[in-house]
Amino acid sequence: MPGLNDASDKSDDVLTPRPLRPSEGWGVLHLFYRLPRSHLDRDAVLSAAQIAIDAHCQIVSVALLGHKADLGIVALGEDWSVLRTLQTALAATGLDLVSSYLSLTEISEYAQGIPPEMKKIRVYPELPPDGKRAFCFYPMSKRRVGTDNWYLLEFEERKRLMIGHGNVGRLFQGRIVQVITGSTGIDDWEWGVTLFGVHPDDLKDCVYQMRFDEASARYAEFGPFYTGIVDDLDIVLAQLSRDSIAGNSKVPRGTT
Ligand code: 76R
Repeated sequence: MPGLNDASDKSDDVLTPRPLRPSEGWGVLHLFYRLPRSHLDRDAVLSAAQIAIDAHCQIVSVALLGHKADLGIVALGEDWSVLRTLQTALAATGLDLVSSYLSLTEISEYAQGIPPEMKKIRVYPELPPDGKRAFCFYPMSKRRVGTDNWYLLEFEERKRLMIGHGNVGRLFQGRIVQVITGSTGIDDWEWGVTLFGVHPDDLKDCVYQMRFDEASARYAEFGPFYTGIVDDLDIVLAQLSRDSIAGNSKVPRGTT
C-alpha cells in the first residue's frame, strides 16, 4: 500500500476510479449546461457521451427552452464512477454546468405489487421513450409541515394516497412516460421527476391534474422545472450552436 505522498509510485491502474454501484438499479445524473461564450466543440461533447455509452450508460439529450440552461444531459448507468467520468469529460468541453441532480432508479414501496415486467421498467428504464420528445424535469419532496407531514402518516394511508395518485397517472397512458427516481440522502429533494410527453401540453395537463390529487395537493413540494426538446445528441448540439443559425433557419437533421 503506497503512502499518501507516493504519487510517483502510482501505476495507471491505481489511478483508475473503482466502480461504485447501487445494489439494485441505476444511478441517474441530470446535468444542465449553459453554452460556453466561445465556440462549442461539438465533437468533444459527442465523444464524452460516447465514452459513457460504451460503458453501458444511457444518455438522453435535451435542447432546453428558457434562461435556466441550454443543454440537458440525463445519464443513467450502474456505476457512479462512470457518471462522474462523463461529468469530467463534459466539463473539459467548456460547457458550463449550471444545475444538476443526482438520484437512483427505484420501485416505490407502494408499487411492490406491480407486475414484474413493470418493475423492471421502473428500475431499468429504456430512455428516451419512442415518440415522446417533450421533456421536463423537476425535483420534489413530500411535505413535512405541521399537520401535513407525509412521514407521520401510517403506511396504509400513504398507500391509499399513492393508489389515488397512480389512478390519475394512468389517465395519461400513451401521452406521458414518467421516470421517478429517488434522491433522499443523495440530493436536495426526495425525488427527481422526469417526464416525457408526446406534446408539450401533455406535460402540462399531467402535472396540472396531479395537483388536484391529494398526494400532490396536500403533500408535495416542488423545485425548479427544466423543460425542452429531446433529440439525438448531434441534432441537439446543432440546434444549440450559434453557427447553425447563420443564414440557415432549418438545421439539417444529423448535422454535427
Ligand atoms: O409505478 C407505478 O406505475 C405504480 C403507480 C405509481 C407510483 C407508486 C405512479 C404512477 N407513481 C408512483 C410513485 Mn407517479 N408521478 C409523480 C409526479 O407533479 C406532481 O404532482 C408529482 C410528480 C408525476 C407527474 C407522476 C406521474 N410518483 C410516485 C412517487 C414516489 C412516491 C413514494 O415512493 O413515496 C412520486 C414522487 C411520484 C410523482 N405517476 C404514475 C405518474 C404517472 C403518469 C403515473 C402512471 C404511470 C403508468 O401507469 O404508466
